[in-house]
Amino acid sequence: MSLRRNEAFLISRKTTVLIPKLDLDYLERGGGGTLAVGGTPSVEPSPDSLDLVKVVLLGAPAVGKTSIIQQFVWSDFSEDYLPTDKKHTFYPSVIINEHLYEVKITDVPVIPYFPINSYYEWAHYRFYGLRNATAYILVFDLSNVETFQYIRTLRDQMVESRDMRNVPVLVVGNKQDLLCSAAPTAASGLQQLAMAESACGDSREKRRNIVNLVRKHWKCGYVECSAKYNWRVIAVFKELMEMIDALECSGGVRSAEPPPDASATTHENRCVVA
Ligand SMILES: Nc1nc2c(ncn2[C@@H]2O[C@H](COP(=O)(O)OP(=O)(O)OP(=O)(O)O)[C@@H](O)[C@H]2O)c(=O)[nH]1
Ligand SMILES: [Mg+2]
Repeated sequence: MSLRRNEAFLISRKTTVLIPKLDLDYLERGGGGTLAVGGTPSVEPSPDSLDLVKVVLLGAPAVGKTSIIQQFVWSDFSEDYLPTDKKHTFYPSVIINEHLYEVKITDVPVIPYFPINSYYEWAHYRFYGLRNATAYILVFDLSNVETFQYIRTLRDQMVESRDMRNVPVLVVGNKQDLLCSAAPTAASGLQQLAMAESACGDSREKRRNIVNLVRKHWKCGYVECSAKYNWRVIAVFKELMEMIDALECSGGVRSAEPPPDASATTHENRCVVA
């Protein structure tokens, strides 16, 4: 199914259905922004004062953060690597469990650390909205599990410096299509095959440990996807929205403690029964 920008995504428990002509983000953009197809998107900024679910994607360089967003919002993927050099925001509307959400997805350049207070946020990451996000998607590259270390460190810094009790965090392993794809065929030699299998075994073991850590110890969601082939990209956002919706409907997000820093704004999100 082709999902396009300016349309709302209905993510129900069983299926994903496109609702045509429900263009909520058109108004928010003040009449529509321009698109740069295939490259870094050019999207008009939208006022932060609106009641939005604010989602920030973070992760090491080149793990596929921008690709995941572009695949979800525009059904587009580019093989070219253009490192994100400034903040970009995307405004899809999502319906989950019959609740309508206006979502602000923020894609930022790689950050060397999570700002421990509002001063650091103001000084180094002004307007990124890192400390008052409703939820985070932490992305790593499944074909390069070392990239998980980056999000492990980042998450430690978040937990130490922000009340994360009602802040959903979803860990995403991207580039699933590259998993063990370098394995040679039997024709290329038994020794080579054995080495490839052992490398795959190692990486499988590391992945198992990661899933275990994320699900059991961090108590976070975990999804594997491929932005390139659009495998489970919708599942990424469905899982996250389920977490947000569960909190919303239990009053969790609304009753979340405000961030400890004075300048961070509290915000209410609205559930609209569609
Ligand atoms: N094979 C494969 N390549 C991918 C996938 N997702 C992204 N890529 C490629 O990986 C490279 C980096 O993708 P980006 O989306 O720019 O990564 P990023 O995390 O936004 O990178 P920064 O902006 O530098 O932090 C690009 O060449 C993409 O084409 C995937 O699922 N599979
Ligand atoms: Mg990027």
